[in-house]
Order: sequence, then structure tokens, then C-alpha cells
Amino acid sequence: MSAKRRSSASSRGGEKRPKAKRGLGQGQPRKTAVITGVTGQDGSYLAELLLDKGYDVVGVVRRTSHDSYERIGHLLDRIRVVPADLLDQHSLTAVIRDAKPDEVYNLAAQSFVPTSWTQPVLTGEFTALGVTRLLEAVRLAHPQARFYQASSSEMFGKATETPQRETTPFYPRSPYGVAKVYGHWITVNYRESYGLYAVSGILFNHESPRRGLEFVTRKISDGVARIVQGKAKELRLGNLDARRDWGYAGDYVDAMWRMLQQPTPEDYVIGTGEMHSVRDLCDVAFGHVGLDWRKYVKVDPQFVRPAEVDLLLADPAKGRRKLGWTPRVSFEQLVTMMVDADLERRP
Ligand code: NAP
Ligand code: F7E
Repeated sequence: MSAKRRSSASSRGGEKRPKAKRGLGQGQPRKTAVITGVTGQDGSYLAELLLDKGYDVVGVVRRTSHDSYERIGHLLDRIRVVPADLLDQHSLTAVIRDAKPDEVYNLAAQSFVPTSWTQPVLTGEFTALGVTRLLEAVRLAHPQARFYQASSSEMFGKATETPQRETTPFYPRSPYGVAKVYGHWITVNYRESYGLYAVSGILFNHESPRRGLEFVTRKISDGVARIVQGKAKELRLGNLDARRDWGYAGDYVDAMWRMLQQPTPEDYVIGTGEMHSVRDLCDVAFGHVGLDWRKYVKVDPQFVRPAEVDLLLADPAKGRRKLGWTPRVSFEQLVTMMVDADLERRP
């Protein structure tokens, strides 16, 4: 592995992550997990968690002409990186056949909602049909593997009840949400038709200093850092009234793992049970550095969506009861952790 790739590990500035507990006891055989989307936010945290638990981790990476290891550079000598693409059935089947994993986490997707309006067909290929391709790979090559599908609160969309729980009907409001509904139901269908241990984790928004810069939390934490350092004078955002249930990604990957350790495969809603607006986010992020957000934030129609999801709030009671899962990082801790990390990243 190139020195450049190793050193890109680095930029975890300012992030203080609670340490995960060890999960596999002494003398237990090592488990193997395949993670698609290992180069993404969640993939990087999940790989760390599974390594801490003593797993062999196989990370699926699609070929690009540039280095996509920014979030996992520090793990490259501890995980096995294998090439495959959600668009390519053969490559996925080969990964599962060769790794014979105990667990498969399907985290890969086109995950940015606005892009799903400009590239709706590609979003369907990756985020919907990609799930079927990976399930087929598991079914044909190693059906004893346990399968996790990264489903999303975006499936609730124009929510018909609040808070949203496992039984709340889906009403997606974007091609991304529609694709995730397909991914959810195909996972349920493979469980019921073929007896696969396949679960769908319906996760609400989760963020971290490793979040992509286009998502609103990171756009705001990065914007605050740029303003503090004199690199920007304002921050242009869309709908400030949108409300979300935001948690910390490091906590949420633990819920994914717990879902695959249960006696029976079931679907779970995972969130904090607390809701805040984009305006609240600005208030905490700018307030953390002693600034009044009203002086810097401008509403720009280019960031307003053709159809908005006004509010999402989880009822995580089932996950708490059956998985013993609770979030450890509060909204304020999350936002200030992200602002601090962006301030450190830009000296
Ligand atoms: P992310 O940072 O956008 O990561 C997406 C990952 O998918 C990247 O590793 C990307 O690889 C990979 N990928 C995209 N297209 C691919 C393809 N054709 N073949 C193989 N890999 C491909 O997303 P995230 O925030 O970690 O989210 C992880 C999963 O959870 C996604 O499925 C997302 O939709 C879902 N989800 C996220 C949230 C959230 O709040 N974060 C909530 C609910 C559900 P490159 O590095 O090459 O681009
Ligand atoms: O938007 C509003 C925007 O892009 C959150 C993905 O991980 O979580 C994520 O999807 C809210 C929306 O996340 C800007 O209109 C205002 O109401 O950070 P976001 P998302 O669309 O909720 C779900 C659970 C996923 O599954 C997805 O993969 O913030 N908003 N102004 C803005 N959003 C952005 N991006 N940029 C703005 O300027």
C-alpha cells in the first residue's frame, strides 16, 4: 500500500470516539465480515468496531481513478480490501464465494438525496437493484452468512405518524427513498422466501467528522470553521425548518452489529428519539465558537429540494428493548465534536 494512502489515515482531527467493547471471547473462532461501502462514513466506523471485536474484515471497494481511502487509510494494514461493484453481479458473487463470511453488511449506496433527483436511474441501480445483486451473491455462494441491509428513515418520507417505528407505513419523497424501500422489501423477501438471516436496519440520520461535506451537518460544521478562519463570509443553506433525528455514526454501527447477533432476524428502527431543526443545528454550531448564525447564514433556493421531508423522529423502543442499544452521544456533543474537528482540520 502506498505511503500516501497510509498517511491519509490521519485526518481524524478533534474526534473523540468512545471505545468499543470486545465482543468475541477468548478461544472463539475468528469471524469474517464483508462490508460494502467500507470507504464511506459508516463503513469506516463499522470496520473499526469489528476489528476491535476480533473480526477479519473484508472491505469491498469499487475501482476509481483516484484514492478513495480517506476514511480508512489508518485501517488498510488491518483489513482486506477487495474490488467489486454493486453494478456487477459476478464481482459480488466472487467476493462472497471467496470470503465465505459469517456476516455481510451492505452499506454501499448512492446516499445523497439531491443527487437522486439528478441521477434517478443510477440511484435505482446502486441503491435498489444493488441490494438484490448482493442478496443473490449470498444466496448462491454462501447462504449461511448473516446479511445486514442499510435501510433509511427516508423511507418514511411524508410520515403518516410521528414518531416513526417499525410498523409505520413508508411514503418516500425522493428517488433515493423509493430505492431504499425496494432494498428494504427485497431483504424481507429473501428472508421469507429463502430462509436467509437477513435484516433491515432502518436508521435515522447519523453524522460524524467523517460525514461527506454535502450533508447539512458537515456543511454547517465546515462552514463555521471556514468563517472562523476567515476563508468564508457566509454559509448558504436550503430549508432551515426541516427537522431530523440526528445521532452519532459511531453509535449506530454498534446497532448494526447487534442486529446480526440475535436469535432471529428482525428489522429495527434506530434513532435517538429527539428531533431538532436545521436552525437549531446552526444555533449550536455557530454558538460553539461564539457567533450568531443569523449574521452568516443565507437561504439559497438552489439548496431547497423539489419535495421535502419535513420531519423525521424515531421511536427506537424496540432496539432499546431487544438489542440493548442506546445512543451515547447527544445532539450538542455531536455538533460541537464536528465543529472542533473541522477547526482542527484547517489550521
Ligand atoms: P456514504 O458515506 O455516502 O458511503 C457510501 C459508500 O458506498 C461509499 O463507500 C461508496 O464508495 C460506496 N458505493 C457507492 N456506489 C457504489 C457501487 N456502485 N459499488 C460499490 N460501492 C459503492 O454513506 P454512509 O453515510 O456511510 O451510509 C452508509 C449506508 O447507510 C448507505 O447505504 C446509506 O444510504 C445508508 N444510510 C445512511 C444514513 C446516514 O445518516 N448516514 C442513514 C440511513 C441509511 P466510494 O467511496 O467509492 O464512493
Ligand atoms: O439533509 C435540509 C435538507 O442532506 C437534511 C442521508 O444520509 O439521512 C441523509 O439524508 C435536511 C434536509 O440529509 C441544506 O433539506 C437545509 O431536510 O443532511 P441531509 P438527508 O437528506 O436527511 C438519511 C437518513 C439517509 O438515508 C441519507 O442517505 O437538511 N437542508 N439546507 C440541507 N441539506 C443539505 N444537504 N444542504 C443544505 O444546504
